[in-house]
Amino acid sequence: MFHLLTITLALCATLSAGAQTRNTPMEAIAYLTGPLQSDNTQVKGNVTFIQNDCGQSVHVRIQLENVMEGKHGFHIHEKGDLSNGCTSLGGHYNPDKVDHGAPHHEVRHVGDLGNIEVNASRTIDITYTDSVISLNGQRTIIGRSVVLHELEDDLGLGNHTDSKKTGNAGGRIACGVIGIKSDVDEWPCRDNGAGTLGQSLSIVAFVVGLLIARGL
Ligand SMILES: *[C@@H]1O[C@H](CO)[C@@H](O)[C@H](O)[C@H]1NC(C)=O
Ligand SMILES: *[C@@H]1O[C@H](CO)[C@@H](O)[C@H](O)[C@H]1NC(C)=O
Ligand SMILES: *[C@@H]1O[C@H](CO)[C@@H](O)[C@H](O)[C@H]1NC(C)=O
Ligand SMILES: [Cu+2]
Ligand SMILES: [Zn+2]
Repeated sequence: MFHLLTITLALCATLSAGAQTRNTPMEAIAYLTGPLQSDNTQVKGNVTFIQNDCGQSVHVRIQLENVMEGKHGFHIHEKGDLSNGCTSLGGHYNPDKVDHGAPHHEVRHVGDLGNIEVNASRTIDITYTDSVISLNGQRTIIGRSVVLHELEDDLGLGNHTDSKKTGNAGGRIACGVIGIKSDVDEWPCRDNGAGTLGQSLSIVAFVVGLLIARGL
């Protein structure tokens, strides 16, 4: 009887280890550059993404210089193809095929990160958190891109025909491909529900084990 119980407990431990959370943050980075602007400068800088655990929200830090003062649409685009500069990066990353929106809207593209507002210093250094993008799983943004636009994103609320598609944010003034920064071996996240399945299995195994142990 005790043997069975021990085996069951060992099985549970193994299964829950598989579903366990990790504790090294996942980190990704994109280096941004863009075409020459009217004043002969180029936007440059970087965007870092940190996700502390599987399924958690992502901390985004944006550090840019030479950006024109004002609001600029800021999105994750679907491709990482720079063959034709920022123009070959495709549209907003939108795996759910829904309308364009604001970061806090229920309906939005995964890639809709809204606007950044740049002051007269023409530099920006801001950090915020988004709970829709992810650095792992089927809908990872790794290998996709960051695009900064010339104009303000109307967040899907304007009356331009492109409002619900792109936010009518104008041209692409800077972009970069999102690459892995931390150790790849440290990213064993599973897709949605796999962790929960592992946990449920270990609970079932535990209960069955207890019943068997009592019955003997
Ligand atoms: C990102 O850009 C900022 C501002 O240009 C710079 O200070 C910082 O070192 C850059 N970070 C990395 C990891 O390159
Ligand atoms: C302008 O933005 C920069 C970068 O985000 C910031 O360090 C600076 O304090 C801002 N200046 C003003 C006047 O708010
Ligand atoms: C919407 O369109 C009308 C008429 O074309 C225009 O007067 C109005 O300013 C527009 N509103 C916005 C938010 O763009
Ligand atoms: Cu965009
Ligand atoms: Zn969008």
